[in-house]
Order: sequence, then C-alpha cells, then structure tokens
Amino acid sequence: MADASLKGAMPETHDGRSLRIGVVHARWNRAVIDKLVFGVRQALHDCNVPNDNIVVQTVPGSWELPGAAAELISGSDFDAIIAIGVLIKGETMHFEYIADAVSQGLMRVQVDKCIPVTFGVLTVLTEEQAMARAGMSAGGHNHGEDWGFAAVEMGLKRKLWR
Ligand code: DLZ
Repeated sequence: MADASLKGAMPETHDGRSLRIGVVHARWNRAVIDKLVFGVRQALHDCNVPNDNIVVQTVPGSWELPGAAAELISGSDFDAIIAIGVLIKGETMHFEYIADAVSQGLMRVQVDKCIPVTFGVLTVLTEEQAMARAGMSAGGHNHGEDWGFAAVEMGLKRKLWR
C-alpha cells in the first residue's frame, strides 16, 4: 500500500461557517461537471458553510471561467471562488490553447484580486480520465471534494492574514 502522505496535500480540518463561497462552472462535459460540483458542495457542507452562503453560477465553457470569476469577485463579497471546468483533449490544438489560457487567467484573477480562486479545471486526455477524477469509476476519487476543502482553508486563511 502506498504511503498517502507522499501524494497530495495533507488535509486540515476547517470550520467554514463564516464563509461565503462562489462557485462558477462550465457546462461542457456536463455529466462530469455535475459530479464535481456535487463533491464541492459535499466538502463545503462538511465544513459547515451555510447553503445560503454558497452561490453557484454557470458559464458556457472553461474559456469563460477567468472572466466570470473576476466578475463574481467584483460584484459581491466572497471569501473564495471555486472555478470548475472539464477540458478533454480533441484532435486539434483547441485544448492546449484553452487549458493554458484558463489556468493562467485564473491564477491572474486570484493574485490581482487577492481572493483565493481554487483551480477546479480537469485537463485530461480522455473522458474516462475525467470520470475517474469525478469519482464516477471504480477506485476514482472526486476531486471536487478537494477543491471545496481548499477553498474553505484559503478563505479562512485570507481572513486571518488581513
Ligand atoms: C470549444 C470548446 C471545446 C472544443 N472543448 C471544450 C471542453 O472540452 N471543455 C470546455 O469547458 N469547453 C470547451 N469548449 C468551449 C470553450 O471553452 C468556450 O466556451 C467557447 O470557445 C466559447 O468561448
């Protein structure tokens, strides 16, 4: 059995009852997206974030995520944003351009706006890989849960550090 401490972040438990979290997700690859959003909600619930403090918005595709995250932050008082998309490589260069722009864009938003933006974008080669990362296949793990816990931790740390 592999040593769990060698892979991934060691989890910390945080109480998110004071937090307001914005979730924005793309609608491409919707079945996988819905599972990831479910995992996010589960983690936020486990951290006591009130349902009324969770705002979920959708955009057409992952390309739209950075702009939407910036708008959400500008328009309301969130402690963290979780941006969710599923990019699956096709036959053209589309995947490379969008994956690169979206990851850079989300990082730019979080640094420029000083609000944690959790990177919930799967960049995978096949639908099977996406499904495994949404906990939809045997032995898979829903990464949405990790993103929810990361948003709570960083939202609280942002409050502490200000
Ligand atoms: C166009 C496109 C393609 C080919 N693939 C995906 C994908 O796998 N995942 C995703 O979230 N969005 C995809 N899109 C849509 C773009 O992100 C974007 O919504 C459109 O180009 C309109 O700006």
